[in-house]
Order: sequence, then C-alpha cells, then structure tokens
Amino acid sequence: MSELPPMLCQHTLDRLSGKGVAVLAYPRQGVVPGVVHLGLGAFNRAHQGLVFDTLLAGGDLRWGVLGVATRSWTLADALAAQDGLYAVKLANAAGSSWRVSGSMLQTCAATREPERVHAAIASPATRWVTLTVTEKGYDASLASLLVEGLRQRAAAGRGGLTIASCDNLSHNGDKLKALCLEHCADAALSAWIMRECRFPNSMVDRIVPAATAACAQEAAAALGVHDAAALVTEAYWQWVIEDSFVDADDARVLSAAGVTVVADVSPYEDAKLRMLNGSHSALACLGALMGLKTVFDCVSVKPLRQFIHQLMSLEVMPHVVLPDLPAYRDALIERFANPQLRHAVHQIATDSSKKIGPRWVPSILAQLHSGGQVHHHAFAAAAWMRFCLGEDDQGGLYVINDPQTPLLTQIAQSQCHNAQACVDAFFNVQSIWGDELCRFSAFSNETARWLRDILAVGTAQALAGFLQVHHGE
Ligand code: CS2
Repeated sequence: MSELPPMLCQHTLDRLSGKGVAVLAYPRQGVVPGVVHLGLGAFNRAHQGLVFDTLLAGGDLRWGVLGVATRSWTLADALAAQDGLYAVKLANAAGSSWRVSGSMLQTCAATREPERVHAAIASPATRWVTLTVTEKGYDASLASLLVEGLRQRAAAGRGGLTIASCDNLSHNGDKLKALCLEHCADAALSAWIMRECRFPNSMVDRIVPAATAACAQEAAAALGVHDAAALVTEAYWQWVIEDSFVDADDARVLSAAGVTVVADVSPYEDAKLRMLNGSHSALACLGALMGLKTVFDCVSVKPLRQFIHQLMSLEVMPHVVLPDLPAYRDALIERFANPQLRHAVHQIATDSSKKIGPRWVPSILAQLHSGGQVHHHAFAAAAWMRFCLGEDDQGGLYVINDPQTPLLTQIAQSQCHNAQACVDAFFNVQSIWGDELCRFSAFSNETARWLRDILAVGTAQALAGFLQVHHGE
C-alpha cells in the first residue's frame, strides 16, 4: 500500500522548496489578523485570499484573515489542521503554476462558535470584513452575526470597519448595508454603522471550479503533500471595488496589489453578470441537455460557441458600457475554453432560479424596450425550462439543485405536453423573472417556439435550426 503524503502545514512547507511552487515569502508570526472573512468557499480562497497573500508578501502585515465557515465546519477544521495553508494551481492553455497562500491565519465556524466571530469583528486589529456567502442573497442569520459583532465593536469604543461583500450580486455592498440596518433594532447602533462603516460595492471575477478529489490528487503529485483544500483556477482574476473605505489609504494599497478601485462599479458589474455569467448559465443548460460535462466541452462544440458569441454581441453588448466590449467578449470565450479547468455545467446550473434573473432579465428587458431582438435569450430560457425536466436529451437523469426545485419540476413535468402553457407558467414565477417580462407576449411566444423544437428534436438539432435562422456574426 502506498503511503499517504504528509499534510500541508507550517512544518511541511519546507518540503515544497525546489518544486517550483510559489510559497509565502513572509514570516507568519508577524501577520496581524486584520480581516474577518465570512464564507470559506473555493471562490474566496482562490480570489481575495490570494490578494491578501500578495499584500502580505509585499510587507503589509495587516491582511491576515480569520476565515469563518458559515455552513458546515468540515472545511474550517480541515484548514485549521493545515495551519490555514492551501495550494492553488493557476492554469491556462499556456501552462500552470502552483502557489501556496498563507493569508488564512485561523478558521472557525459561525454556527459552532458565534462568540468568536463577534469578538473578531470587535477586535482592535480588525479593519475589514469580507464576505463570499451566497449568490442567492443574504439571510437573517448572517445579518445577526455581523450586527452583533458591530454592536460589541461600537460598545468598546472602536472605529468602524470596511465591510466588503464579494458575492456575485449586483450592488452587493448596498444590499449588505441595507440588510444590516434592517436587522439592527437599536437606532444608536444604526447611526454608528452608517457613520463609521463603509460597504463598498464590488465586482469579483475568477473562474474557480469546485474543489474535487482530483484537485487534492494533483496537489499531492505536484507538491508531495496532502492538501484537503487544494484548488485549480485560471490565471486571470479581477476585483473592481468602489472607492469607499474607512481608511482612505486602502485605495492606494489595494491598487498596488492589482485591484481596480473606481468611483462606480456598476458598468463592470453589468458587463460581468450579463456577459460572463449570462453566457455561463446559457451554456450550462444547453450543455447539460446535450450530455456535455464541462464548460470546456461546451465551447469545443462550434454551434454552442457561436451561440454565446451571438448572444453577447447582439443582445447584451448594446446595453453595457465598458470600453472595448468585443475584446472583453472574445477574452471570455477564451477563458471558457481553458483546457485545464474542469468547470462542471451542473455546478453552474445549480441555483439557476436565483441566477438567471440578474444574468438574463436586464438584457432581455433592455432589448425589448429598445425594439431589439431577444431570440438568443428566448432560446436559452427554453433550454432552462427543458432542463427543469431533470432528464437530458439522451434520457440521462440528473438532480436539479435549486431552492425552487419542487415548483420547477412540477411546472416542467405537468406542462411539457403544451409548450406555450409551460412557458407561461414559468414566466409567471416572478421571483425569477420579475413582474415585467410576462407582459411581453412576443418573448414568451418565441420561447415556446424553441421549447417545442427542443422537446421534439433535441437540443443539438434545435440549436442547429436556430442558428440557420439567426446567424448574426
Ligand atoms: C458561475 C460563476 O457557477 C456559476 O454560476 O457562472 O461562479 C463564475 O464562474 C464566476 O462568477 C466567475 O467570476
């Protein structure tokens, strides 16, 4: 039996020397826990975790992190056993490299040790709170956790915090601030939060597939140590944050680490959510129906690649305002085609009922209001509705992982003999589509047309038919 490699931790770090791994080049004893991060998911570890690691490596020791798990504590404990260290493989077509991050100093679990989180938020060393909790929106338990920490901080007479949501939501900082204030029963504390704290909006971007056993195996082979939290991600990353910090100098500090600090993040948010995430959700539904496993598999199929190219060019780009959108679009498609990322279509299709509203609806409405075409979004919407049957074109069954699964499967299954009725029932779910879209019968008629085709001839053939009619490149 082959022996398991030793675990990645402070004592085994020196085993990595000579292996071409970028290992933290700073003594961790000196690092100050200046950040409380809520949400220990893969995205945070591969994104903000590495930015803080870069800041630490530059000699600014204020960016050590207490990582707080907000749901299960398995990962918090696994990371604690590794002294907070984890390895990230940065990979694209040109090659790859490994990096070990040292920014996570300690971890804990909010549901098991809430007092520890409150105390950390109130601690004099803490300057920032960051969050990657959910794309589904924030809940009351999160608000109570934060507000109680802030209450203790204010009571101790300490200064306010920069509280940065890094969730993939538009106006994420504004939403978080509104939630905290809504859950704060004490008027004096509300006034303190408004006066002393800042909630910058931000746009975060890096494609980070969920960690799998294969990541840990790759890490073991490359590094010679076992890392239960290892990840594979792309080399690209972007963090655009609103210039609204308790310590104004943080704008300079973050910019030097590669973060983009701007007065208004909305153009970046709109472009990213509607182009990257909008295409992702479309590919995820179409690809899952076609039996494809990953985004890479999807964009290797020419009609799918053409479909998202047209979707972005014709229906999204007219309403977003970043400079050089064609280059942004082409770079996105290149990122999707990263052969080293195994980004599962079913991971992206997870929680679609929460995602397609912000990703598709603004483009659809903007097109409808300006008399533009919405064919591609109608086709994507039809594919999602067909996806809700829980069975791909080859008869393969899958689980629909979504907070609204019972409703979605009920609509899909009870109405699939009548595409128009099915589409109308779906568009009536206002928690997904809002209350405006169902008034545009042309959009629902077109969606029904494509749903009928997908049900009759399968996704690949329906898509081929679609592209014969609509080839707008
Ligand atoms: C993806 C995103 O899972 C999903 O829904 O669309 O996680 C995407 O990879 C990131 O937003 C990229 O920054």
